[in-house]
Amino acid sequence: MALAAEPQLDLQTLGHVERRVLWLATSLVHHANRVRENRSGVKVGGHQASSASMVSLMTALYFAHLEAPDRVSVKPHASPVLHAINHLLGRLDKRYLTTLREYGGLQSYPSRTKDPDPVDYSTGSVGLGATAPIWGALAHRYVAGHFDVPVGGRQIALIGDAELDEGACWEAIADPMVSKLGEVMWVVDLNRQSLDRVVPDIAAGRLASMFEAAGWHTVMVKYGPRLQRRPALRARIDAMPNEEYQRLLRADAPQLRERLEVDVSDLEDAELLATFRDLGGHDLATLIDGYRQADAVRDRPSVVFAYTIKGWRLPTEGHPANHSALLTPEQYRELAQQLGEDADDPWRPLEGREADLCEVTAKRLEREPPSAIAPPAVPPDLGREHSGRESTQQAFGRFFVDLAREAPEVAEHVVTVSPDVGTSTNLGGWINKAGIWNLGDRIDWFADDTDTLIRWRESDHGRHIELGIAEVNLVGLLGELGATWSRDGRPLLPVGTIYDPFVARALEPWSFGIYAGGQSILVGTPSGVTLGPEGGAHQSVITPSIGIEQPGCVAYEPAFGQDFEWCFLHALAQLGREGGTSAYFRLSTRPIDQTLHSGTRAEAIAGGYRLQPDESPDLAIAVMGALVPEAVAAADILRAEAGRRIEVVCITSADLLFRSFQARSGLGEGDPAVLERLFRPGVPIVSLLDGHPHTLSFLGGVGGRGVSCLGVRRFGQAGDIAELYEHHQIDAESVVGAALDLLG
Ligand SMILES: Cc1ncc(C[n+]2csc(CCOP(=O)(O)OP(=O)(O)O)c2C)c(N)n1
Ligand SMILES: [Mg+2]
Repeated sequence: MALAAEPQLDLQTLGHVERRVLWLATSLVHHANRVRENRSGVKVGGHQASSASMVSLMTALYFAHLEAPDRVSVKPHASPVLHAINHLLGRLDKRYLTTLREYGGLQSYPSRTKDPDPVDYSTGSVGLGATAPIWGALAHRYVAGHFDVPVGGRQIALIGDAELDEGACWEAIADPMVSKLGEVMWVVDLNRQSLDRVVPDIAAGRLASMFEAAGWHTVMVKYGPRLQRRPALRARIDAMPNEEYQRLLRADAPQLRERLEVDVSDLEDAELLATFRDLGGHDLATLIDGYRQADAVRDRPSVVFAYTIKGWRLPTEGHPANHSALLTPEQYRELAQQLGEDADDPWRPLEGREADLCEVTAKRLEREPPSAIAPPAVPPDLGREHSGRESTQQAFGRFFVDLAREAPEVAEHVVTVSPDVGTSTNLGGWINKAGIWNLGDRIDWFADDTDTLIRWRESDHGRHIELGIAEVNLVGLLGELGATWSRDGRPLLPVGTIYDPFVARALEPWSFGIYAGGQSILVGTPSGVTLGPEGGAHQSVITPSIGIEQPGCVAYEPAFGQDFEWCFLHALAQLGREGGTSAYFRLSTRPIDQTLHSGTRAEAIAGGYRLQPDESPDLAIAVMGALVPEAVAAADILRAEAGRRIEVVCITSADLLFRSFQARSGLGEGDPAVLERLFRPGVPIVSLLDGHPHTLSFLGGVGGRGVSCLGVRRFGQAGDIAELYEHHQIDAESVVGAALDLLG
């Protein structure tokens, strides 16, 4: 191997560091489970075998390949390896090595926001860590194309082989933009094992051809030098199923000789065992060579398939049930002996050439934190008259055009993303104005076609990013666009649009992006059964609850264009900063008479207002979103026909009202006064929304005289709005009936 001859790369020293990384990663988990006091009796856990599998990959990467601007996403259950390396590089104090999975200590899975040491990408939900560097690469290119920021850096994902079962991976790989990202490298830890089992038919060849079909460059790091020299044994291993190889990893030398049926008589026992497990993913020189092969191809992403052994060098090596297996204290001592370490002093520092290598590497990887530029000030108002009949989706469409005119600096920071629903979610006007962003110039074949709604003008300056119909990609990208303030020092204001029922599909990766520190606005539109003829497949029911329950996000469902404008501006002003907040807007295509509107901006952004106040009401109708006309009609009937005094309360955010509700009991950080301004004590409430009625059921604890919760509980179906409202009992008649029942 040519590399071994390179004077600057001392493979022996690197091997010693690799051994120390294995020792530290194993010790981190051992200490958390077997040494630290466990007060609750609940298993602490940690993944020694999954970590061991990646020790060589990561040692080679960090100590012999990585450069300062590069970003790395580490397979969640290899976090001990990352912390071990960070410690060796002087980025993590020794005192943290005993705190894995402890309150305030090292997190179970790499966390950008919660770990004390540098972590480029949060991981934990398999598949999402794999794709994060892809979205990170796109976000970085976007920022670099629009603002003056330091440019460059490779984007690397170290992933488990079973992680490739996740649809998120293939959804990302298939996007045409992704195949141009030469800075992306995935390294697959190919240990043929997942959590439960030895994966019977994981075949790198098949996977590689799938990557190649999508335009990726593939590199195989299959065998180390010992096996490279023995074609017959290699052929035998190539031909055996995964299960047999895994089984033979646990055979002793005589068993192995017998089962192999290949002439290995010239090999001593120890040499035979070492040769049989000589996979490329544990040979530092072969790995470094693989990384360099990946680097040599710059015009497309690369994937390196590195063959490894789960539990490498541990007593659990290759065992099908090793995923969460922990070394016993005896096994730990034996390991110490085998690695030349001290079980009673596991954290002692490296010395000599190994220490020098760590120091040189730390210097090479030193990265200045970006100087953060604050996001632009967002105005409270755009000055539009919301008159006539307007839906919130229309207001959304107009919003960006107004924003570009009234607050151009803010608009310059907005980036919209849509998974093939840009036009149907009403982004057309903005797209025409701002242009489509692409990695490079492409010819617009439709420029002279007067039939097309959108002038599909692509450039590297545009501010809309159009993805394929891939909701998981949408939110993956939103999360990274929302994190540029912390990575590149430049905030973006990312807004994604999606049909509301598909919010549920995008939810977990969107939530993970928020958890990881990215802030964005997700617009679910259109929503609810108000979609009418579109039918049940597109009518969302549970999303208002999602809005209340999602941490790090405020959910709004305004009824009027003016409220939408105020709330959306307010939400934009919370993005792109330390401690910022994401938002979710649930919008509708139902045109609503804007003359009904009455609240102030302060009330709208706080959660709601008295749309039709009454100083001494018999009952309040609390309505959210598109059903305001039904609430108003019901109030009119109750006043005219039953002689009742009715107050109508318009809710812009059930989420903020619930926060206010909690704050009344001293829980959380909401404003207790919000509910007091909306609801009077001793007044029964009928709540109404086009979504699940449980969303507003907490209002039962507000008036003190009972609540009747109207909303949608069943799957929808096609129909006219009036028919569907009656069917789901959210029409004015149903409100009247519920009110009269409550009033006795
Ligand atoms: C979305 C998601 N599903 C399931 C899990 C639970 N889980 C954690 S690791 C793992 C197996 C991963 O296998 P592989 O990627 O091959 O990694 P290895 O442990 O072999 O290194 C599973 C199923 C998870 N963390 N995230
Ligand atoms: Mg695996």
